[in-house]
Amino acid sequence: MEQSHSERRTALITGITGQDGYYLSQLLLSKGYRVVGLVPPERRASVAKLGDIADRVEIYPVHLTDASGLLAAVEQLRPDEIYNLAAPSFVPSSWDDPLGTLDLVTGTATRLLAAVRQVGLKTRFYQASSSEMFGAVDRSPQDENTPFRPMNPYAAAKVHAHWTMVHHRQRYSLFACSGILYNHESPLRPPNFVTRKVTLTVAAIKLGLRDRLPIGNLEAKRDWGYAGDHVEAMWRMLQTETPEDYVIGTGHLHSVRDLVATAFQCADLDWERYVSVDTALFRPDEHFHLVADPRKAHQNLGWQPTLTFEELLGKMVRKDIERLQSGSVELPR
Ligand code: NAP
Ligand code: G4F
Repeated sequence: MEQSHSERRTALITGITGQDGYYLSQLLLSKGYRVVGLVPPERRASVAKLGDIADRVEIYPVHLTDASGLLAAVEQLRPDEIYNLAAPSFVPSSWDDPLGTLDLVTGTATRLLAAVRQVGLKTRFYQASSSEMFGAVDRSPQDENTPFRPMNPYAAAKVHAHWTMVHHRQRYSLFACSGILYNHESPLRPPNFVTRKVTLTVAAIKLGLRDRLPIGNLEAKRDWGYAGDHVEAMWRMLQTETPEDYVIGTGHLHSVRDLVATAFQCADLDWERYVSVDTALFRPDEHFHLVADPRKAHQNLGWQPTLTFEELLGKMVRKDIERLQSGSVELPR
């Protein structure tokens, strides 16, 4: 039986049309939440990306730069939980628009936290922080006490948003938490990110639609997990007694070389026949090893990843083969 609005917990999500927005909405719907996405009117078309759950979530049109619009949304919807996920999340793009990145990432967090404080509800707030905030690390793995040394405008904006959230928690006793998440992937990852670029190209090679994969630095390393697991950690953070920040990652470091080799292996292909290194795709300062020490999340949240690196890539490769066969995805040029 459907619960009425007054019985159901309400969650507001910014960035609902992104990868994590999908998996988080799916999780919250399965738990009986009323799920509302705060979506700028000009991005309405992105709601189609929610596919099978698009008609089970509500969309509230509002610009994330509009403080009074966000205040009105919080006043009207009276959320139990807010998940602030919106961001231009492709790191290299933040160099093209550092101020726009800052305004969206830091500004949205600041405006939403101010709205929660002004409305005076007991709303619980989740901030989507990133392992990129650790940047030029002097220790690996990183935990909740590792200092932030951001190395790009995206990471700097995330640090600012993180501290804004901490200040609101300390000064106004808001229930606000930051999940410092390492890379997490899925078949919904856009193809400009390296995992999906690789799995989509592997699928295309397998089907004879491509014959090469140009790639950047094979020695770059990341802690890659599954988006479905990481959104579970977001939700668990907001169900605790006390608001605290958590590092969320698998604790395993893999190189892009491992990623490529594993993805090709999933399609029974030998990667060395197809991969060519393109130095134009290299990023500066890629020798830092961002890998999580997720013990606090294991202990306090009972959180554990459910998919291994190999299982995650297998899932992505299979889905991309299926999509290319059915014509439901276009290959990027
Ligand atoms: P994503 O797939 O890139 O989704 C980003 C979301 O933000 C989309 O809904 C997008 O809308 C929205 N957005 C982008 N620019 C916007 C703007 N100017 N105004 C309003 N909305 C805008 O990102 P994700 O992978 O789901 O990540 C979710 C959050 O976690 C992001 O804040 C990201 O920085 C952070 N994070 C991600 C990872 C990861 O590995 N995935 C790791 C650490 C932290 P459209 O759909 O219309 O483009
Ligand atoms: O997939 P990526 O572009 O993700 P990146 O930059 O690590 O950022 C993602 O994870 C962050 C969490 O740590 C999030 F905050 C952020 O929003 C985003 O979700 O690149 C991963 C690695 C990098 O080392 C990159 O240099 O892959 C390397 N790489 C090598 N060749 C490549 C390529 N990356 C891309 N995108 N394309 C390549 O051809």
